[in-house]
Amino acid sequence: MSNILVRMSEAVIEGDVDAVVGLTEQALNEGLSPKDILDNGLVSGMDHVGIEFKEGNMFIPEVLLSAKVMHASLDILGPLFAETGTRMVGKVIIGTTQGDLHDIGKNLVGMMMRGAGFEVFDLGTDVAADVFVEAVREKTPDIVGISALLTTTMAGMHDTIEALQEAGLRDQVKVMVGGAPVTSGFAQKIGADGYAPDAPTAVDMAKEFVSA
Ligand code: B1M
Repeated sequence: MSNILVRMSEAVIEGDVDAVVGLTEQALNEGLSPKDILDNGLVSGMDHVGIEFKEGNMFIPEVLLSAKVMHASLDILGPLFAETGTRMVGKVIIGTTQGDLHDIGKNLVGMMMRGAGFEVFDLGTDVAADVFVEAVREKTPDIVGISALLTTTMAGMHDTIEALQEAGLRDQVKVMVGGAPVTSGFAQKIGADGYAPDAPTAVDMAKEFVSA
């Protein structure tokens, strides 16, 4: 792998926003494609962060900083993807259920998905079922990701799946759920396609969904 991609990967791991901006510009000047930079520089760094986070060697503030580094580079690469017609990995809509204002975990999942090359539309917190449905109609995503941190708001996941069903859109998307009180048993019970206990697993699952 080229030296500059290794340095980009290190910038993601070290949370070095200033370095990554210069490295992204340098990589483009050297003729590397946005896709190569994304896959072999940024994503390879974020994969490492995901593993370290899963193993308890990195913590949330560090992961958020790595995500910020990815965003800084993606701000430069994003328009180039559009210009060159390079397909992003897939499209994801994500939000926290109605009545729930917790967004740290959801943001982490969204950021890591962006880092993995997904186009992510974040609907924010306190998202009602019909707002998810409208967003699916408008954005035609591959995946709908729903987060909940309160036992009282987990029901919103079921409501959203039911609303998608009623709108005739359920078969067009994969639904992934997560958040501290959510379990794989609950996900199965409400008819979700998948449950991820953490952000790196959510990214792996999303990749599987779009490659299936
Ligand atoms: Co609140 N809160 N909170 N809170 N809060 C919890 C969740 C709670 C467990 C604390 C406790 O009592 N021990 C408890 C819930 C109890 C329950 O229902 N089981 C609780 C409560 C009760 C409340 C209030 C009701 C308190 C009150 O007002 N009386 C209130 C509710 C407000 C509301 O939402 N309507 C409230 C408010 C808040 C703050 C606003 C102060 C703040 C939120 C700030 C914010 O998010 N912007 C807050 C916080 C910070 C917490 C704790 C301390 C931390 C949550 C967090 O961000 N964790 C939390 C206690 C705890 O968990 N230790 C607590 C870090 C985050 C990275 O983890 O979100 O689990 P998490 O995300 C993980 C995974 O779950 C997964 O990946 C992430 C990263 O690996 N994941 C997904 C998450 N979403 C996913 C989606 C996926 C896949 C994976 O696919 C789509």
